[in-house]
Amino acid sequence: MSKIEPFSENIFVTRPVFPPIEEVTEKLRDIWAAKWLTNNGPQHYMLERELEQYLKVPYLSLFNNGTIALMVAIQSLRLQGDVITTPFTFAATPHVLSWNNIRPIFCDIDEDTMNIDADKIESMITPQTTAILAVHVFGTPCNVEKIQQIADAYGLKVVYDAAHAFGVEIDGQGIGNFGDISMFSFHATKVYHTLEGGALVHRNKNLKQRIDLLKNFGIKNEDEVVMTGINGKLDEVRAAIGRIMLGYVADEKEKRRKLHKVYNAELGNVAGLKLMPKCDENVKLNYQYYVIRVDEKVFGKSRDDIYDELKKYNVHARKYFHPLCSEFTCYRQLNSSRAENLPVANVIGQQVLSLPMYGDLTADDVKKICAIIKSISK
Ligand code: T4K
Repeated sequence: MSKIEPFSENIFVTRPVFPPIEEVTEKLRDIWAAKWLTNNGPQHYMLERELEQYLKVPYLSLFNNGTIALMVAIQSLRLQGDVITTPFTFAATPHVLSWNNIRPIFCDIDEDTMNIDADKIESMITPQTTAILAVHVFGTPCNVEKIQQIADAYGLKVVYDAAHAFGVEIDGQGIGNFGDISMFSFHATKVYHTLEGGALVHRNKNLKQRIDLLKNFGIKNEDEVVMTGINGKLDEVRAAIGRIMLGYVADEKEKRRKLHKVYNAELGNVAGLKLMPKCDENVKLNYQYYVIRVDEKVFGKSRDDIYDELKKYNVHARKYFHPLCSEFTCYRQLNSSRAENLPVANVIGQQVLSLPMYGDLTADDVKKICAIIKSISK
């Protein structure tokens, strides 16, 4: 086999989509002419309506990022006590619970989807439990039916962290239609972004009113402040960028879909590598991430060996989500964090590696990344 040369430029786990700068300047001119920069301006209003359509949801509220959005979701449902969640997620997920004085209770994850294991939730419910906060990890939908059944049986709320799941659908229904509230992140590293940003979606008009008050300090009008709100507002420039980006998300998803296929073809037969979970035909994915799991005994090298080897070639993969949230200093003293309670998550946390995934990568780049990985297998 010929020698593999390092990439001449750094290849990161992802790269943001950049719309043509001319389109941005044109929109900036509109904003300058309107003399309106934030606080429910016209760009903000139009983006909310456009995203409701795109995501096929009745109500959407924009936010300045996904984390503040999730904070407000928890507040809007008046959750307290304990909330059952997953340890296999970004730090933001349990942190919003703690910031709301709620104790996260970590439930183990499903071996295949890496989402919260719906079959293990019920045994963790106590009188203190008020909700389930599940994450559609890497854009793969949770077992939404089972989670709702459990929630209905025990009178719990369901909040979805759909940070990775922009545009994902089940049976033609937007993923935001499940549970009481879903949060989307529009961070620069997402398949659709507003630089920073996020949204809450829900099916209840009263809830939209409450959420919109909460994200604007609880200010109802010039004479009344009716609840303890926060500043969660998205400004006009980022809302305008979001409107432009809606024109580019289909193209980005299609490019990524093709790259997923290349990864699957190149790595599918490598012993010791497990690829992205296969979803049912009725699920429309968004190809946000490409994640492998490395079984060291079979592959001959560990996840960390692959990570280090890729670095030598200027490829910067990421160990999403390692460490597990249950291993953070702020959570590891919890009973639910004990490794024996989270056997699957603890194995997957050691095996998982996110490989570069973004539309500007070429099929040849992906083939080369796969060749580097294969070059160190036993
Ligand atoms: N829930 C879940 C499940 C989440 O995954 C997240 C965020 C949230 C909640 C919270 O949503 P937000 O409040 O963020 O809206 C990144 C993102 O910052 C974060 O949004 C995301 N999840 C998380 C999974 O990934 P880092 O710390 O890994 O980002 P960073 O700066 O290392 O960026 C990753 C790579 O992307 C870099 O190596 C290079 C590239 N990059 C990044 C930026 C920002 C660029 O090429 N250009 C850029 O501008 O967290």
